[in-house]
Amino acid sequence: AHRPAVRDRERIRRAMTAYFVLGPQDVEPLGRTVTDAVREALDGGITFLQLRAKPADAGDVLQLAREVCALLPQGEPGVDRPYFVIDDRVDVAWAARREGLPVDGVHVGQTDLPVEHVRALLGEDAIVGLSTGSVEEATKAAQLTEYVDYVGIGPYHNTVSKADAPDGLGTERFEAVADAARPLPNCAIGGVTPADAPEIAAHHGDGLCVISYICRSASIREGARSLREAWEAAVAET
Ligand code: TZP
Ligand code: MG
Repeated sequence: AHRPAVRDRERIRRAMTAYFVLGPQDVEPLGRTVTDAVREALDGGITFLQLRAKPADAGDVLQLAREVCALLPQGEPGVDRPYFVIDDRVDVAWAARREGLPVDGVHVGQTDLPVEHVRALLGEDAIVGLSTGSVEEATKAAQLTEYVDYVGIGPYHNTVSKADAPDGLGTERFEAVADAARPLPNCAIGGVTPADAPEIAAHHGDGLCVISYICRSASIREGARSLREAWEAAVAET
């Protein structure tokens, strides 16, 4: 079957460069709002955005998604604007898309709705991302490329942003997971900062995915910019 341009694997791989995940729980304790953080992060050049509101009611996530969508530039994801996906809530992504909003798809974890069902519900032109943390999970993902468009691999380091997260994989195990997920594009997540860019790029990573690094930067705009620039510099040297 023909793969729509939004799901072009190399376009998605390029968009893994500076992937920003956030929800109210990540910014509100720091005195910021999701919309202000997103506005600044867009300005700083993020290439992928995920709304991850935990815990939250569907209607609240939908309303937040509408507000985020109002900030996105017009045009094609991965070309004119960052990709935009919603964590876990296939129902909310579906509703937002039905409203004509630029929600490109969802990101699901291992215990969320299985990706076959996510794909069936959202259709052939939606982006489906999957979290993986082992060679076994990545090997399975690589057998499901009809349904999955990219994998998040982590935690790379230990993280403070996910309560139930296991210990960090470290570089060698990260590489083994990234290889097992081939041909799927990946991003490294979990305690990642710009300083990790050279190692992740050298160990088969396709990009950097962060919550805290950007949320906790004195300037979200500059945090986003540093993340993107670090990746671009690392790739240029690899
Ligand atoms: N999945 C694996 S680690 C993680 C998630 C959602 C949290 C990443 O946040 P941070 O603050 O960049 O470590
Ligand atoms: Mg989940």
